[in-house]
Amino acid sequence: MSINQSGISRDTQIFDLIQKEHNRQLHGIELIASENFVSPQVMEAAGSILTNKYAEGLPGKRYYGGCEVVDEVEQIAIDRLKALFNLTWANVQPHSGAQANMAVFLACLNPGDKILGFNLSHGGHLSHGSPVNISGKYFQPFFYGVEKETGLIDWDKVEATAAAEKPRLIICGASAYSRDWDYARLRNIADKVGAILLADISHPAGLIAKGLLNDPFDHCHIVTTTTHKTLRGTRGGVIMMRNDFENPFGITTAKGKVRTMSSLLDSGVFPGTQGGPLEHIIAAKAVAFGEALTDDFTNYAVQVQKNAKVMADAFVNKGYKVISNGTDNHLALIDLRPKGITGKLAENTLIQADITVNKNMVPFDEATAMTTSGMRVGTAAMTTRGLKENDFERVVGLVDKVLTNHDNEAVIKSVKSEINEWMKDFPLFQN
Ligand code: DSN
Repeated sequence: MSINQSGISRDTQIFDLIQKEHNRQLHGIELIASENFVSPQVMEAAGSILTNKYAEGLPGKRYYGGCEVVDEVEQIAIDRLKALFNLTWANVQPHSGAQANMAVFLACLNPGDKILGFNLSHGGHLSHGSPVNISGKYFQPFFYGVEKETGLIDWDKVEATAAAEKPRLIICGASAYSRDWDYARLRNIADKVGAILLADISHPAGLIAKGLLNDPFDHCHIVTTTTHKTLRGTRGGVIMMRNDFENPFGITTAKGKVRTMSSLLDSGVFPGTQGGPLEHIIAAKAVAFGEALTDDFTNYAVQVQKNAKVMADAFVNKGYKVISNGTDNHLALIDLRPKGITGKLAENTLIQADITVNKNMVPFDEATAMTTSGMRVGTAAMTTRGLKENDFERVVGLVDKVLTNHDNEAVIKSVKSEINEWMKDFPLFQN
């Protein structure tokens, strides 16, 4: 495309780096549980001229002219998302999962209100009340965690904490919890204490969309997710409800009518916590939701889950301590203490062999967040690339070889060569 902006030359510095990152993704094994590889058409939409358009407001109700086309784009994104999860309402504008959660907080909470979330150090998320995040600074956070023996959440303990603290909002969902959630039980707890129940399904959204895990939508008042993990879309967030309802806080319109939660949530996004929506990203979300509606994506999600079970079992068979002893979803959290290495050492050593993981706190960790005693691994990205169960057994074998030989440069180098050669069988970014 030629652009009438004379004097602007190609930014080789940045595009060379993008090519370098392309090569990194092409040659290595990507096990970060929150990452995935989007399709060329998702990238095309994300890099499109829609980036030029301001569109504050919602489809049909904008503060700018010229929004006819982006109105259609955004409405398609909303409609596809509604079809994917059987919803009555969705907002596709949040720039990220944390932004989606922030909009929910603004809609449901007053500063200082109590919230109850899953402990970050047990696998929760920063935006669910961590003291270093705005959610923990502006609201009063309480937490539930997992049991030391089982690595599982004890719902009776969640109920006891909720009964003692009476939070206005209960948050379920995690970044590093490999088991399914009892949304019906959580709703029962929320109802008993008069709380709103929010599920953040950022990690397993793609599996939930295909009915492979418990469905939160009939039980949780509000559901948020990122769009780029198992959902395999562009980076971003959304807020969803299967059933809209009148807000229980007595908030009314200027004419005295009780406002619905959907109207409070729309306002929570804009003008509450964001300005103009990123319509190019919304277009990319629409493309990804369209892909997620296909049977191909169903097969993909089924394979993600199968691969994760094989991967977790393979780690257990090699003597690793997998928290909760396995997985229901796409990820596994591994306590490396029995192997005598830290998460930091594992991450730094594996990257030398072109295997990418992230160090992760494990429940009851005594190490710092920058060191950690564990690592988190997931199957979403490499399943997109085409790896099946037997390939994941091989992946675990290679991870183990590197970690067992973390001070042996020659072994690490040989694993790297093996991986680079192997990955040629799984090309990326093909049209
Ligand atoms: N940072 C994301 C993850 O890796 O799980 C969550 O926001």
